[in-house]
Formats: sequence, structure tokens, C-alpha cells
Amino acid sequence: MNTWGHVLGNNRVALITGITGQDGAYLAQLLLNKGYTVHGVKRRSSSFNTGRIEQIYQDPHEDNQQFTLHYGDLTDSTNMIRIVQDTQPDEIYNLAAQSHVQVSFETPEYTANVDGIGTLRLLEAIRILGMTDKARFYQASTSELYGMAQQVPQTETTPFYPRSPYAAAKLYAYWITVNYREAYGIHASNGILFNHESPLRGETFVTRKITRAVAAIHRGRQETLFLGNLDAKRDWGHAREYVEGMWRMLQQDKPDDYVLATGEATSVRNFATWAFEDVGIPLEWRGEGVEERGIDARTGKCLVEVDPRYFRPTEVDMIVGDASKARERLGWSHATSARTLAAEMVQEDLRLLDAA
Ligand code: NDP
Ligand code: GDR
Repeated sequence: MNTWGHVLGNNRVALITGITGQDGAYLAQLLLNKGYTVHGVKRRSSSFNTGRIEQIYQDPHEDNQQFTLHYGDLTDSTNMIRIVQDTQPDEIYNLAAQSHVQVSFETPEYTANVDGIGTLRLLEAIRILGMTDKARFYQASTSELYGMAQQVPQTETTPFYPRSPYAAAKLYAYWITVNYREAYGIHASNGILFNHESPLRGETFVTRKITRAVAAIHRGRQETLFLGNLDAKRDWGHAREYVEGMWRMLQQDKPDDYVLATGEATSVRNFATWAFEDVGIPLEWRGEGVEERGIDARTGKCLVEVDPRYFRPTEVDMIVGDASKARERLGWSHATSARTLAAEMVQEDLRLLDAA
């Protein structure tokens, strides 16, 4: 073990795009714990964007570098080729994306460029550099591919029906990954991951938006939480467990595509009810449609309102996954329920608020 607590010496090198995001942070920690040398691609930003990986950051002036960041962007082919060439990874995890579904309706072309063509750029880097036999590739595919789901629960064979520019871009990324596997023999796998959350979740995704607001309302710093579609149902798991599944996919002899999910669907309304329950507030729902309100049953105060600005032009109403294949072939299964996840996120948001 070195001075940062990383296990030394399995000689394997991983490259992670999107390392500053939720999954990138958990995956980097997991791989360092397993003794990997980890390289991450970080975007240039005018403000600090490495908050999630602060604990594993290693001063570049120190010896025994196990964790290195490189400036890069998935829209820049030559930059990707150079980083892959310089780092010579055994495993590449492509997690970078414009990952917000609603934002993709406002930035459809950019989303296609990063989430769709960005994946092609990385696969081409592997091919151009003659690394098809060396570098294994993980593509962050998504349950959003199912969109208007054709079957419940969804498995690896359920037909896709994307319902947003984000999902359409990820559909291209999914198929180009399959194609490079078949055409060039790259060990390339798609993880079709259902929603996974954590205290590191981006603040504008619905679970984190709820838990942050609940903490702030409980501490008297916010009056009301405004949400969009309360009826939407998602299969929410814990990000820490899902990055373990990503790693397992790349340890298989043969590449393949796998669903990771909990198998349980929860509505946005229920998740919010749980989060308020975690700070001792019994929430009662009254009214319908845009008039629906979440009321503190003890005081009658309105705490949650519907704001149509958060409605999407096309919505994914309900998705729930069947992870049997991952269970059988990877020995992977989830441990944390959505209920426990809500409690952990609320506690962490209370702690962050109190520490600020
Ligand atoms: P985040 O939004 O938290 O992280 C996205 C990462 O991509 C960030 O590091 C971001 O950098 C980086 N990024 C964005 N645009 C670019 C770009 N043009 N070039 C280089 N890097 C870029 O997402 P998650 O960690 O939640 O998700 C990881 C991946 O998994 C994404 O591809 C997402 O679409 C996919 N996914 C996520 C699921 C989930 O429930 N979390 C479920 C299924 C799939 P910066 O920090 O600078 O913004
Ligand atoms: P999603 O996650 O679109 O499933 O994509 P998000 O948390 O944004 O939305 C989940 C559901 O909640 C509804 N909703 C709201 N959503 C947001 N963001 N804000 C609100 O105020 C709100 N109110 C209701 C949404 O309409 C939706 O139905 C996430 C991302 O991580 C993707 O990158 C990933 O691919 C999928 O999960 C699987």
C-alpha cells in the first residue's frame, strides 16, 4: 500500500472518461483499491470540477503515481487518440456524457456529438492505435434506450425505443460498440444500467434534487420543492454497487451486454414521501395533475408543488429492469434498496448543509 492508501502492483492500467462525474468517482476508487493505475479524462472548466475525486487526488510531483488526470474532451478526436496512446490502457471505461435527459432537448446536437460520436472517437482511437487486442472497452449504455418500453421488466433482448435526444445519441453509441466488437474483435461491452444514485449524484437529477431540498426545508433554509412529473417510475439503485458491475463485465473472457438493475420501480412521488419521512415530516398528497401538492400532514403547510417547466416533451413513464443475466454470468446483484438509498442521501445532504 502506498501513502494514499492505494494497493500497489497489479500492473493493470485503466482509463476513465467522465472521471469527475458520479460514476467516475466511485469507479476510480474501486479500481485504485484493486491496485490499478488509473488515468482519468477531465474537462477544462472555469471553476473547480474535481470535488468528487478530491480524496483520491494525488499530487503529480509525488513518486509512485497511481492516479493521473489528463485534460480532454470527447468532442476532440486527436486529444482522445493522444491520451489513449500515452496511457496504453488495458481497460477503458467510457463514462463521459452530457447525461441529463431534459437538457438534451435543449442541446440535442451537442449531446449527439458527445454521447454518440464521442463513443465512436474512442473506439476509433483503439483501432487506429492497433490496440484492438489489448484494450477492453466499457460503454455506459442506459435504460433510457428502452424509452417507451415494449416489455416489462426490460432485459438485454427488449427492443429499444428512445424518447429523447440523449437516448437517441446513446442508441448510436450502443450499436457502434456492438459493431466494433463484431467488426474488429474488440473486447467491448455495453452496461445497460438503470438509474443509480448516491450522495455524489448531480444536483439536478430528481433524487438528489429531492434529498437536498428536504434537508434544506428541514433546516428552515428553503420553503418549497418544485418538481415535474410525480408519476414517473424509475428503478433506482446505488452507484457504488453498479460500478462493481462495470468492472466485472470487463473481467469476462468474452465481451457482452448486460442489464444492471434492482427490479423494483418507485415513483418520484414515493421517493419524495420517503425523503420527507426521513426528517420526520409526514407528507400527504392532495389534488391532481399540476394542482397536486405535497402537504406537511402535521401543519398543513405546502412543501411540494408541481412546476410544468420540468415536464419533458416526451417522457419515459416507467422502466424497471431484470438483471438475471448479470446475476448468473457476473455474479452481480444489487444490495441497496431505493428506500435505503433515499435515507443515505438525506443524511448526507443534512451533513453537508450543517458543514457549510
Ligand atoms: P455525470 O453527469 O455525473 O458525469 C458525466 C461525466 O462526463 C462528468 O465527468 C463530465 O464532466 C463528463 N463530460 C461531460 N461532457 C464531456 C465531454 N464533452 N468530454 C469529456 N467529458 C465530459 O454522469 P454519471 O456519472 O451519473 O453517469 C456516467 C455515465 O453513465 C454517463 O455516460 C451516463 O449517461 C451513463 N448512465 C448513467 C446512469 C445513472 O443513473 N447515473 C444510468 C445509465 C447510464 P464535468 O464534471 O466536467 O461535467
Ligand atoms: P432520468 O433521471 O431522466 O431517468 O435519467 P432524472 O432524475 O433526471 O429524472 C427521473 C424522472 O423524474 C422525473 N422528474 C424530474 N426530473 C428532474 N431531473 N427534475 C425534476 O424536478 C423532476 N420532477 C420529476 C423526470 O421527468 C423523470 O421521469 C437518468 C440520467 O442519469 C441518465 O444519464 C441515465 O441514462 C438514466 O437516468 C438511466
